[in-house]
Amino acid sequence: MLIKKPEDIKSNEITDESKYLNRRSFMQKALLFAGTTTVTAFLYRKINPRPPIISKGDKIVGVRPASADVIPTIDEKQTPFVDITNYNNFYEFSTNKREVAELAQGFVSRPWTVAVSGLINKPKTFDIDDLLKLAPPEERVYRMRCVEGWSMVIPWVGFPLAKLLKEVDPTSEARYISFETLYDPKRMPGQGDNILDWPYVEGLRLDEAMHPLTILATGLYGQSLPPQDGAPIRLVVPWKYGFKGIKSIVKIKLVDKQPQTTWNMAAPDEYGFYSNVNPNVDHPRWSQATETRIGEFSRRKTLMFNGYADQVAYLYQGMDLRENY
Ligand SMILES: Nc1nc2c(c(=O)[nH]1)N[C@H]1C(S)=C(S)[C@@H](COP(=O)(O)O)O[C@H]1N2
Ligand SMILES: [Mo]
Repeated sequence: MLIKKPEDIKSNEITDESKYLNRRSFMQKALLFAGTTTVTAFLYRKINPRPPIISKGDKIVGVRPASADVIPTIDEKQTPFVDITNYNNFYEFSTNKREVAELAQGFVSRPWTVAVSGLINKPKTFDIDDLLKLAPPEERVYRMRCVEGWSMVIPWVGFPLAKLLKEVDPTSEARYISFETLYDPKRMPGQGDNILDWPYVEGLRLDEAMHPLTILATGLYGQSLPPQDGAPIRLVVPWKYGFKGIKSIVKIKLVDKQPQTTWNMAAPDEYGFYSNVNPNVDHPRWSQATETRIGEFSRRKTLMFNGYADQVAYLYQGMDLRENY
């Protein structure tokens, strides 16, 4: 197979810097002359910028809620429920995408707890139902791009991971977050084979974890999560390849060093820690430039950060995305 040599990414393709407030450098500068109430008010406005003004010609007709800017509306057709729940990657049950649903059918996800530990001031083990009371889920329609070259549009039900992090109060040493799937070969028959190192583990940088687009999903299409999609709770990070979305989470730990991730351990040359969707960085064995949207006939172009560049590109300012794949 002929592997296409990727072009170099120009930095202005990655981010329009004027759009974003570089909070860290701003804070550093601000702290140098902080102290007066005027400065405090200024600082407050910078951190909580006013939502954008909607205008018609010269007329201001309203103020758009801030969240609409952060959570984009996806107008693309939603992938049918039958496909989202019968074409799955979940190696704990099977490596055959069409076989997972049946094998996971009897998986019992109650009672279920999520233990949060590490560099936090309030370590806690949450019962899943208490967690749902604490952070009532809402619908989030996101694109999902699998590293293998297919994609879906999924109406998830979930809540921002930031909400859970606020509860446990990370310490100033926390830099990364790691996640772990249940390890129970009796309930997850695929764990009897050593195709991967079990349990499945994943991780994010803390600012990625705090981003409002990052959610813990507990359902889809308005109902609770089917076992094959990661019941009762899984991670969804829409600008990253699907494998970052670790399923059936039982442990979360805040750490100071970049944690290990299952696919990076299995094939470090193929899967990095960041795994941001990037049409310009090919997988060593295939191109990432296009994708098949499940249910569509022709391939579509894969978008930088899976189409979420306006929301997330600032997180990677100054980073070489070819090196940090
Ligand atoms: N624990 C666990 N999580 C996992 C996987 C897995 O095998 N085990 N597969 C990943 C991959 S490769 C993808 S593309 C998505 C698929 O999610 P879906 O089946 O709900 O579409 O789950 C991810 N999360
Ligand atoms: Mo995937």
